[in-house]
Amino acid sequence: MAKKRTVEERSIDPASQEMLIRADELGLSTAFSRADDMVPCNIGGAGMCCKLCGMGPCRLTKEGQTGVCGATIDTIQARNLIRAIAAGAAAHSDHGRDMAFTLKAVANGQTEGYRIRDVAKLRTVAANYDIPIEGRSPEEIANDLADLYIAQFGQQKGTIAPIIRAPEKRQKLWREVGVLPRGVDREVVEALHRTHIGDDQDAEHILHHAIRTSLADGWGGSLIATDISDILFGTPAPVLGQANLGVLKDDMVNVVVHGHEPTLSEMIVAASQDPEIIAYAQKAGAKGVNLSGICCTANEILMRQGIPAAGNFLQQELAILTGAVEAMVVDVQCIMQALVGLAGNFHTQIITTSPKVKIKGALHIQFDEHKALTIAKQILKTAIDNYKNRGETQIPDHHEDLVPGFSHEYINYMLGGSYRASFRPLNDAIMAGRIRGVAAIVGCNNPRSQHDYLHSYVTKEMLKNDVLVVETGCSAIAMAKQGFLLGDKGLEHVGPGLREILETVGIPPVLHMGSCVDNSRILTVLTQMVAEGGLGDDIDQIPAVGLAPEWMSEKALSIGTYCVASGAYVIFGGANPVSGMPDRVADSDIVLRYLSQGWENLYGGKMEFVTAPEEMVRRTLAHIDRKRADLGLPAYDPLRFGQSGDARMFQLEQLPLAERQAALYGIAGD
Ligand code: BF8
Repeated sequence: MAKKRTVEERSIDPASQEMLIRADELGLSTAFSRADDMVPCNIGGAGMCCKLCGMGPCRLTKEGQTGVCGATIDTIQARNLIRAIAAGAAAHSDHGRDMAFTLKAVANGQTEGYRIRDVAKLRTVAANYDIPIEGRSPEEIANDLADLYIAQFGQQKGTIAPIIRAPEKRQKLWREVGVLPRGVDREVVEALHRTHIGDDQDAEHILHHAIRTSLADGWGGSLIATDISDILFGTPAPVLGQANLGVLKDDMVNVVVHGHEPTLSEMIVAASQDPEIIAYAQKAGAKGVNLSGICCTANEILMRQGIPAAGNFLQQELAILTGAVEAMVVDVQCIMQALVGLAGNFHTQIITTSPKVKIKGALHIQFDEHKALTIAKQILKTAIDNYKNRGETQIPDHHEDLVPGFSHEYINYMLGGSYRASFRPLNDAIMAGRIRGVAAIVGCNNPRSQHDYLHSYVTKEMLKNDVLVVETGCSAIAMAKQGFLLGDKGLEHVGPGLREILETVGIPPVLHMGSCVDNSRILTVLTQMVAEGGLGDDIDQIPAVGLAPEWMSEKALSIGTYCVASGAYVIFGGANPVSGMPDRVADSDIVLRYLSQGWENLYGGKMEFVTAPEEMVRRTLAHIDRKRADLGLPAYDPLRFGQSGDARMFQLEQLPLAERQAALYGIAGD
């Protein structure tokens, strides 16, 4: 058993700390305590266990040892890694597939409650693929787009269509290296086939296909999911929201939606505002229904509707511990089985809704887009009926306002307005050195590391060093809870050059770009920065880094891999799934080296696992500075900018009165 950590060691978030104390008082376990109770397997954790056939599992713990079949450590590590990437790609892409089916049903009038909200985005996306748009109804266009997108999953030959949205040079590179994905499902299936006993046994060859599989996610399934979510529910733009457990309300029926797909949660939002539902809640003695979200479902409805986020991944159990949640409605991904057992100590009803996800002991109300609004109302009535069973509650008094909604379309608009929407000002600011570079900080929480700490540390260091920060997933929620997604809060952490940009444009220190499938938006932004000119002709030349400081899911590995394939340097914090045993470094180094140097030689991007947060920051800044130098841009100089506006005033405020007067008015104080 590992050491039992204090609540402060478990999380930096005060709301979470309060609920962890409550869990201890009530004698209830959480992912935090279970992580303390169970030391991770150091052989499996290092990628050195092979359980792909019945001759094993084989644990390779000695120099030169192989599995029963003769598989070497590098083969085993590569196979384990590609299987994880394939699972992550499958999860994102299956989400995209379901969105495509929903779009098809909406286009044909077969759904209840949905409509095409963003016709402009529909037309823009369709035009990418030469789908005729002039003189046609949105439904006709949507029908063709849905058919095209559905076909990407089962396509057997050729190249998936959305690849044409990558920079041309990158497409050419992928073609030459032979990693253009043929069909989304085909690449995932092939990853499984190649890793069956007796197939692909060359680590580099296995990892070559890992790139292809991940591209089918990033430029395929995930991009499709984001496109269709925007078309059906609206492309995000800034909106006021709130985050943390304090968004739960004592006098209302609290319904927490948790998971990833926006289809049901958007309908629950609509149903919660229905007069019939409000009246039903009031009859039950509540003021109404209070909706909030956990994980990426939270991000989907926060980005578009401003519905509050109750928390990120590690707060799903903590929401139940408040005793104030009538129903937690889950769909797919990142849902802990422990929820049902924990909810048994309170009145909370866990409701599963996806045909793909049932949890023993949970109530299953299956979602069907053809009767979406009816089902959403049924779910809400179930929650309202449960209000009378509520016992003692303890809702932490912690929540922060935030402004999410930074889709690439909005970033384009905000930098140039309606007349000159453009990425030009961003590129110019990077070229001048006012912005040093860009960091995309994404991904999960992991109870093996202090909840939210690494997100917080890395984000603050980036801002301090004039690096523009965009975030998605649980990382964005972590920083939202700390006030970094609001205009003025967090500004004191921002370097002078970047601060001038934030103040001029009127944006928060951290730009929230959405859920994890919305990492495809980051690919689009990088592509638009390339197209704008001045930062090279491909993504690998941009001074940008991707970081997943607290990663834990297989989806994060898929995201990291498609970002590498797209030219980015990606740093994972925490666990290294291909680390090898400490005393076997020379032997098991092959895979690690290939992910870094091998992939960098091929794609200009690389993947590294770095435990120490200071080292994550050092490597990120070094990479950004190297890319700046390669582009012939001036070296970053923190003293060159920030001599105007609020940033200048902030500097002056730090000075003693006499020096301040001298600087401001040219007079000596007494
Ligand atoms: O897809 S960041 S813990 S919620 S996997 Fe899961 Fe990780 Fe959160 Fe969203 Ni992404």
